[in-house]
Amino acid sequence: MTKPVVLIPGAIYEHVVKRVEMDFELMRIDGADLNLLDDAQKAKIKGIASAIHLPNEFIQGLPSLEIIAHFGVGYDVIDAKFAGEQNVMVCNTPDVLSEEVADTTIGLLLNTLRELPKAEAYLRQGDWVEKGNYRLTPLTLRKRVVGIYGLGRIGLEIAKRLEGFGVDIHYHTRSEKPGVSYKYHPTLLEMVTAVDTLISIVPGTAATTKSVNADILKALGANGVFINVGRGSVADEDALISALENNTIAAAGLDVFENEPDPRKDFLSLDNASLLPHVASASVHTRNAMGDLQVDNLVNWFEGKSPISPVPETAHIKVK
Ligand code: NAP
Ligand code: 8YV
Repeated sequence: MTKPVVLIPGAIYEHVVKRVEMDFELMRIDGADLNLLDDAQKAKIKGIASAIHLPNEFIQGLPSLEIIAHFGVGYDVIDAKFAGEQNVMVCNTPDVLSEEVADTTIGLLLNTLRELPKAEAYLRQGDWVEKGNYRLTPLTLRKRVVGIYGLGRIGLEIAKRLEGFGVDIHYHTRSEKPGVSYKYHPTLLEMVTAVDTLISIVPGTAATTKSVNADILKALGANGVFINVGRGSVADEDALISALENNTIAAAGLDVFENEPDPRKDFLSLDNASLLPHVASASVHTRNAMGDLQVDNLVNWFEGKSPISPVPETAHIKVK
């Protein structure tokens, strides 16, 4: 029996390539660019396994395309509504990364407050012996009130971990979550007025774009700390840089940026920002689980079964 052709456009985690090769006929090109394919190749492609932005014209230009399996829970790089209108299924990789991302979020929060990367650098460069003890950190997690922006799969894991730290927990989402004891706020502004620590773990959508803006940062206050592990697009980076430079807020911990992998240079010179290169899910354990889920979605689909994790915009599409 001939195997379905699955295209991998652009770079992807090697584990995914190996899994696709086992079950499908693999086709690879350097990026999501129709000019890299001839008409015969375009007609053969039934599935895509990707981790990059797929322009709508790319999806539309593949006449036999049935399913896109994305590597990552956030799928803001694909217009899933458009794909659904073309009868193309889109899947993502939820749940399997939630705990890892929540663990990293706590690490980033502590790094930001307690300056742990700077303290380690101090030791490594010989300053401990030369200059004495590292300074007492002005910021601490003690007595903080934390507001989680987005209490979904990952937000809930972050909240669970924060419970162990004995801090007050608030949240903002569009709808109040049943059975949750944390304090709900119907608006982001109301929440940041009530808390001093804002953790953003919402998806990158039109509604969340630049929603952490100058007004929100001002309301967070001079003792305020902003942690972003959701998407870079959620922060208004001009407003954020200015708030950090002028001490409108005290500090920020950022794993995501508007321009990745080349964030604004202003961030690099800010002493009150703790920066990570989008590593919240980046362990071998979790990336393997994400890759397996990505490919298992394709396997299910081409065996005529429902995919495991369709995105809501295409969940209605029936397997062929
Ligand atoms: P999820 O389960 O879908 O949760 C998303 C949460 O955001 C929900 O509670 C949702 O509640 C809320 N939300 C969505 N739009 C909102 C809006 N406009 N205003 C207020 N709240 C809103 O997703 P997840 O699995 O937790 O993942 C969340 C995001 O984390 C991903 O989309 C991705 O961007 C990011 N992420 C980053 C990394 C990293 O490496 N840094 C790793 C994994 C995920 P309502 O629908 O009630 O509003
Ligand atoms: C990945 C992520 O680093 O799942 C997400 O939404 O942001 C991360 O887990 C990214 O998707 C890998 O391409």
